[in-house]
Amino acid sequence: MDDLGSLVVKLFDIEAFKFGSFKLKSGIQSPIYIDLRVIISYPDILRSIAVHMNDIIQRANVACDSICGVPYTALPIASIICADYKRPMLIRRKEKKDYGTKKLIEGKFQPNDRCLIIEDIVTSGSSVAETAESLRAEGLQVTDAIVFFDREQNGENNLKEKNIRLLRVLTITEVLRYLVKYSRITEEISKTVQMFIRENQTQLPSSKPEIVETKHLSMSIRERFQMILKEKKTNLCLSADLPSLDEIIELSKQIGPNICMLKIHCDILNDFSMEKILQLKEISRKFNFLLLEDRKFADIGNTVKSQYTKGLFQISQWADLVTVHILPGEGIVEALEQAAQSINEPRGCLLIAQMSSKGALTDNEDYVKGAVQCAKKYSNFVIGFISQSRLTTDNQFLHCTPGIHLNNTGDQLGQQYVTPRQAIDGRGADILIVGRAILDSINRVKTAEEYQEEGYRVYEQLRHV
Ligand code: 5BU
Repeated sequence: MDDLGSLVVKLFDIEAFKFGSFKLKSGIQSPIYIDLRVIISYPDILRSIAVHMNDIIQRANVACDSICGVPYTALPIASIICADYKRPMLIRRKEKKDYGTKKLIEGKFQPNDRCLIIEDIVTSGSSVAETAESLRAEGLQVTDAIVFFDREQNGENNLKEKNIRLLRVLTITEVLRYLVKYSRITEEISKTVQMFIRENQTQLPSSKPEIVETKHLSMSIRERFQMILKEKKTNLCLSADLPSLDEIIELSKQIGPNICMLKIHCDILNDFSMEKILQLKEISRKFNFLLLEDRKFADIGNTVKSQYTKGLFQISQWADLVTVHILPGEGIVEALEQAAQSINEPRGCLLIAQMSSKGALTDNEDYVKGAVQCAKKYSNFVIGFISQSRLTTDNQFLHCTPGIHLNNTGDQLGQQYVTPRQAIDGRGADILIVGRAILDSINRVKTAEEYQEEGYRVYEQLRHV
């Protein structure tokens, strides 16, 4: 008896595979019942399963930084594989996320880590797909899953649609073949089971919340921005120049409904962490606004690529948009666009064509012309400008204007303010970037509402949206 054959027979003997007539949860009558939970009571069988799975992982050349077991039966298997294969383990909680901010993924990981999912049995693939979705939502990459046993009820295709390759040790066809060969079941039982499997192919339900949450993934960042403006009736971007990310997170929960975008400077935060910034990202998804890191990149392409993707901030992991000076030439945009291609979500940038500060050297016709030319050349990635005037009649480019205040004309360090009406009417702004006018007000939410109302009213009037 070969190794796998003997394992199948042992599983039959400990009643992991049962044949007869069983009523499934769905109400369907099934000629086979498979329950691998019993394996935890048989350490030799447990190890043997892990060894076979490990073998497939090695042969398939799976590149992974961590391994995530799906509760419950796959957890002890995953633990053995993690130890043998020397990979850290992650666990996705089984409970739903409806109790506050409790983490769904346990264990340590880095954004963009490649994670292999381990499951005991696959039927439709729904639990693997759900696990992959939670891992991907945390910024991990999931391309492969391994199961011990595939019921061949279309799980493989269902997972392929979710861009997951399914690896497996055994299929139901192989199990039936072994059990007939070693006289555990008759040919007739095997045929009945095969027929049942053929007639009970599955499809993954496309649950509504998933579609809502991932709808934006199939849209370009430009389309998403336009949709947010129209749906939420706001062209207000809050410039959340506060020292604490905790405070920004709290504020964004209150002001989320009023804004189309939240702009931050990650390098002024005294409590930056990837965990917190991903929390802010989650809030931006929930309230449907974009996250803009006002990084003002201004170096050669090669350096900017690293500044965008690496270091403490890993900006490309969470910022939908970044600001970019065009001073170094178009290589800077080329570099960012290239780097953004490895991210699973749409990314884009705003070119800083003009600045609001007194004496800004951007006040030069050639400079502005260069910015517009570059935007047109890289129009997939450049979705607009930071500007103080309307730079082009091409309305696919959004003009975002900082330096907005209803009752102030400037600060002591060169900032110059205009009102929302002046910005939209006189300066051609689509988006109003407002910082201290809101942050320093007594009631931030109420003030944000005022800027939203005034801003969108004038915008609607003048841009005829
Ligand atoms: P304020 O508090 O509304 O003055 O903040 C304006 C924000 O916009 C602040 O974060 C600046 O760094 C940012 N800004 C700007 O004020 N002017 C510019 O030309 C550019 C960015 Br580019």
